[in-house]
Amino acid sequence: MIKNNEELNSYLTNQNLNEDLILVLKTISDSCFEISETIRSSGINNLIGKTGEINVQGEKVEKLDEYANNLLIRNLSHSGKVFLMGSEEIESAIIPNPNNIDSEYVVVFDPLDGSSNIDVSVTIGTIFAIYKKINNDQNDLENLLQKGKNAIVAGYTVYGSSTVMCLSSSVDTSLFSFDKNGRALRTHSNIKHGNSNIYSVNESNWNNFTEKDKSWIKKLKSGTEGEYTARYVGSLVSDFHRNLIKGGVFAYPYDSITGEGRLRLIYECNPLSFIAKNTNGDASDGERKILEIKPSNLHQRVGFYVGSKKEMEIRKKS
Ligand code: AHM
Ligand code: MG
Repeated sequence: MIKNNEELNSYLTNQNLNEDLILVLKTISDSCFEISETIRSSGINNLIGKTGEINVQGEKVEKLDEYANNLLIRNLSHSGKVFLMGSEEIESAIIPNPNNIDSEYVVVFDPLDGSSNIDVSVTIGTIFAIYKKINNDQNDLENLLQKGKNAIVAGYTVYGSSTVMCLSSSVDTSLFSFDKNGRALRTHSNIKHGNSNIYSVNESNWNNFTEKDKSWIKKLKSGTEGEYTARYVGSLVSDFHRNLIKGGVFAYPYDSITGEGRLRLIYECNPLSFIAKNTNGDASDGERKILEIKPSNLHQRVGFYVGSKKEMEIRKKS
């Protein structure tokens, strides 16, 4: 049952989004509010800790990962407007049940990003993007393996000291806070990337950085490009949210020894790169624009640099 969410509804209607897409977005908003409420009381409801399962990423599944994943799949299926889903937690494509073969939209999500922070009550979040299906075959992975530039709307919700949802399209990027009844109220509109000098990098990986990245980070530290400060939550969605509002860059480069990336193209990098683009920021894997990469598989990992153009330019010259 979708909440009576007048402000969100009128915002989405004014964006000229179609009714079905509006219903998908309201379903995501309601789901995020429910996840937020559950997280707040997770300690007293035995929802902290691992399930004992290992997910497709080879990582131990947290109880809250499983809860958020199941909730999103169930609610989006029941919206009747989702054709196909992809989740960071699930190996294959997710066909809604009941099966909504006639619906238009493909939704991809990381149900709970930053899971390593759950046990210590540090900010985590949900990341998502919405595409149109490209054919009517729910078994055709091409519907999910779309370039990020094809997204229609992307967003995230951070469960931090307050719960904030970001919705972004090529027309507008806005932030919403939830009231106690789960109504999403708009607090900021037409957001653009801030100008502060922040870099967010896990420097414990230093020995595996390329010479180019070492030289870039040394430049940011040296003060020759302005005074920089380091901020790293270890939860991508929180690091991105802070940098979007304040400014700066987040980087998780390819490992120069194994050649592997850490972050997932479809569930993490594409949605956030789409938001970065809509807010005057930029995103690359170090060489290519993230939004131009054709995913080769559902769980492809890439190097990821996202944030203000200023730091991206400094890296190019490093
Ligand atoms: P998750 O989706 O399983 O939580 O993993 C992704 C997280 C990102 O939120 C974060 O930026 C990164 O992993 C942190 O990795 P590290 O602990 O290596 O710094
Ligand atoms: Mg994640």
